[in-house]
Amino acid sequence: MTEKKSHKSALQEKKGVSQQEIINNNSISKIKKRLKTQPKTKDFINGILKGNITALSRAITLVESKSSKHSKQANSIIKACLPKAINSIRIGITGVPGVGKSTFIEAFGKHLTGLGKKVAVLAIDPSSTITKGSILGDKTRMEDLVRDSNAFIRPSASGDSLGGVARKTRETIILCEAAGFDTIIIETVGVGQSETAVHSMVDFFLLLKLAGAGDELQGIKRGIIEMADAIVINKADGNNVKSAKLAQMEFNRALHFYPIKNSKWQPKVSLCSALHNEGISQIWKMILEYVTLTKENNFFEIKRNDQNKFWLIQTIEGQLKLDFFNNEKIKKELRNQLQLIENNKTTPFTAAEILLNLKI
Ligand SMILES: Nc1nc2c(ncn2[C@@H]2O[C@H](COP(=O)(O)OP(=O)(O)OP(=O)(O)O)[C@@H](O)[C@H]2O)c(=O)[nH]1
Ligand SMILES: [Mg+2]
Repeated sequence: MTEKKSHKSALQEKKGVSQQEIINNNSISKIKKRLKTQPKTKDFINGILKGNITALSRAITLVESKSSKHSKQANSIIKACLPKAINSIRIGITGVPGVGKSTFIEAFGKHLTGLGKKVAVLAIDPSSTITKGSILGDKTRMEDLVRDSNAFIRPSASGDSLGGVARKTRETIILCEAAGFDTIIIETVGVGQSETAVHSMVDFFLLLKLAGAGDELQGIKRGIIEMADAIVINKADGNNVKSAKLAQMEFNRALHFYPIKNSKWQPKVSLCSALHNEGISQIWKMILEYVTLTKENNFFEIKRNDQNKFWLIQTIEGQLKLDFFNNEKIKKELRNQLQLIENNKTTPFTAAEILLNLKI
């Protein structure tokens, strides 16, 4: 009997080669090593001062980190960067969802980089604690700006309290300025308290609005109008032009009833179409007028000084709170006191007193 040649069988299995590992262990150990070898503080500083975007991004990640080791390193970087931070103009932009903030920032940012400016766009997102997302998640609306080498777009830190996000944004501003960004745009969605946080860290505050039918001032918080250095009515194109002009008149009239600002700047109302790139250069001119006026009358300096004082207190408050709640003794006693409250064995005030009197 002749031996059957096995390869002729349709059922024959070829020996084959061993399956290539999907994940290359070599690469993994390389990546792990790279992650472990965090650049030294001085490398971060040198990188940032040279305008290196990778160094800047990684330093911002340190600023946003919850680890105390990281925040220590972040603090050293910020301290070294602070004296090197260039003179920038910080602009806050707010408006309800859908008003066109992203579209506006894309058009405005491109206009500025076209003028040779370096633009950083940061965001304060009050909803990020819930969605863990970011209002700059829709980077698609800023496609051109994202690709522009003179622009830097950073979504907001998420999963933190507004106070925490605001502090990190402020520190990020300093890093961006040290990296050579001369125009800082801070975006926030016009809900909640985030406008106040943004207002407390910018030189110029711009409110984006849409022209509606009828009473323009309805549904707009008085506080925001008081904060605004400009109201820009967006989407002033096509059939909207007429109602946008009416809204402009109405806002202008209303603004005259507000007391004169300490800056001596009379807030302006202008129209634009972010989508069609109309009215954008006028808005930049207006901001420059503001800067000239407030630098002449010293308000620019005074405001920045006041903001720094405010942030000193905020930072202390934030740190005290963090130290308190992260303390092991407090954590243990807090659990105990919470249990007592649940069982109606104590009052919140007595419990607070006990906790606050604990030596930590
Ligand atoms: N006609 C017209 N449409 C615009 C204009 N600006 C923005 N839009 C449109 O309005 C919609 C919302 O624009 P976005 O730029 O995403 O608005 P946003 O304020 O960033 O919205 P959120 O990120 O949700 O807060 C998009 O469909 C834009 O194309 C404009 O000037 N004219
Ligand atoms: Mg947006």
